[in-house]
Amino acid sequence: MNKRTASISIFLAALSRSSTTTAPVVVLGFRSISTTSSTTARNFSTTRSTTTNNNLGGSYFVGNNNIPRGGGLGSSLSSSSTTSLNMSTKPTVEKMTREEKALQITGLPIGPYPVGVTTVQIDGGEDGRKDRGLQTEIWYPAVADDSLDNNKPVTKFSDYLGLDTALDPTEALKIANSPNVIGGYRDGLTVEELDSVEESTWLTNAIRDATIREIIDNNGHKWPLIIFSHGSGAYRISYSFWTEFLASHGYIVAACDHPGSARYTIVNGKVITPGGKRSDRLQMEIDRPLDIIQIINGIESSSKWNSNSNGNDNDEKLFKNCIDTNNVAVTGMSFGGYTTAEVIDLCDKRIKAGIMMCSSMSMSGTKKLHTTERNNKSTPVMIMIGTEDTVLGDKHNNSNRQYVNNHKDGDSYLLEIKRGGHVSFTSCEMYNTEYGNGIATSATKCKSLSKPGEEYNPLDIVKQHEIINNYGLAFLNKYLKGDNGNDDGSSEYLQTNHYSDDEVVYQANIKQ
Ligand SMILES: *[C@@H]1O[C@H](CO)[C@@H](O)[C@H](O)[C@H]1NC(C)=O
Ligand SMILES: *[C@@H]1O[C@H](CO)[C@@H](O)[C@H](O)[C@H]1NC(C)=O
Ligand SMILES: *[C@@H]1O[C@H](CO)[C@@H](O)[C@H](O)[C@H]1NC(C)=O
Ligand SMILES: CC(=O)N[C@H]1CO[C@H](CO)[C@@H](O)[C@@H]1O
Repeated sequence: MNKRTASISIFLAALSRSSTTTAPVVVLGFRSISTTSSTTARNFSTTRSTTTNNNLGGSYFVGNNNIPRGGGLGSSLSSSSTTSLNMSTKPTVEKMTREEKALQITGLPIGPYPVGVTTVQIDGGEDGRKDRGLQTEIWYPAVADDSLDNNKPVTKFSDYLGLDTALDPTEALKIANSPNVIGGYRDGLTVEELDSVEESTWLTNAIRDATIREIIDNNGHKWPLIIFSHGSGAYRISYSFWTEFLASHGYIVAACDHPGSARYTIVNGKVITPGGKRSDRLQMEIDRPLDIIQIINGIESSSKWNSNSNGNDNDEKLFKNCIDTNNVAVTGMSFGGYTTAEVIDLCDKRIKAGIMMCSSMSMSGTKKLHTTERNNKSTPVMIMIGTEDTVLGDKHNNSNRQYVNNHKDGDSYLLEIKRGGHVSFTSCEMYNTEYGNGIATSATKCKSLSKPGEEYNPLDIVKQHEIINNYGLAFLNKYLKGDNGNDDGSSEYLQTNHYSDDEVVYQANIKQ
């Protein structure tokens, strides 16, 4: 463990692929640097391993019994009991076990794999997007010897910011702490608080730059890829209840910031906050779907990298041969739900499924994605909404239903959390337990949509995350891992509502 300073060189390597001129360039930042704490910089060439010397198995599909579906059958939901810890008496983050954290985040145990996480910048290629750099978080299944059980430190909040890639890390941290960025989640909230082992409410089990776990089965499987798109003015890591959870179940999950649409991101060493032309709504509608394609292309080229192609001993090896970029799902929240719908409409053959959370698809000025006018009515989709979502309002939440009803040629699902709102589909309770719009411990913070003028008491956010993750995981397992009759019970799970009808509306339109 070294005490590190922030005066570290900015980029270790900028690797361009000469074999394919259109392939995006992945710029690798030197991560795991913080101005205040001790960290270990990892050396992938020494830690990379394909070991089997652990008891977690490496199968693509763990069996039925290994997928915990949570306890959510009916009646327990109708009580007002909460599974959230009392923040004033809960143990400090440092003292919580991995399982305690997982339960506190999603109400579900962590999946069979420890989770690694890394930050890269994926740039556009020769497709007119050369200037579009995307700071991207990638969560992935890691080998057990890099897990928490071996006392590897979990990722601190500031590590996600990628401050070490900033030209001026001190200034970048100052901007991150401003009232529009991290301070915008709760008055007075700072990065330092989220980093503090005594005070932090930020929960994660992800290990920075842990060694990726390769699949050890005989069927030639690689991990399927999931791309996540954040909401407007949001931030790529504020959805870790979903992104980290999916990685623990055997997926590579990549989430970029959309520059101009994200509240904060760092590209080529410079902090970008909203403003200017790239933040015009119409421009964001154009940029965001292309960002998603850029990420898929970027990961596709990196997963084909050969460890001996050049002298760099970095992330090019991390994902080598581990990702199936022909088996991709797209998912996103709010404007990210619009983005997901638009990407599905591009009919990219690599994309096999989509999950849209409180999607703003009908707020778009350019397309009517929720109507029958869209191109693609066949890619399997799951639509999730909070009934009380006052950001979408009646008109736009209803268009999410229309999308499902108009999806004539493929499987579609609707999941609606009755006492949920717009922010139900985020991890914002980790910033602020009284965030509002679906996250609150009392009614006073949540305005009702179904009863205008009134307030509602949202379902405990941990329970909401459990519901979202149970259905979301089953859906992804069915459509991304369900090949060759491979089934872990997800198909059956998807057929019915497993929660009280008082709390959850669920509709499955399965075509075959
Ligand atoms: C990483 O490990 C390899 C193999 O042991 C070694 O040759 C190389 O110098 C190390 N690189 C760094 C940056 O420590
Ligand atoms: C949390 O714990 C504190 C201290 O014991 C107590 O005063 C408070 O009422 C508790 N809050 C809830 C919501 O239970
Ligand atoms: C919809 O997109 C999928 C890829 O996600 C593609 O296989 C399918 O052909 C598309 N549907 C239409 C009607 O083009
Ligand atoms: C998901 C959804 O449609 N939720 C509410 C949105 O508004 C309609 C009325 O237009 C309500 O019936 C829905 O419950």
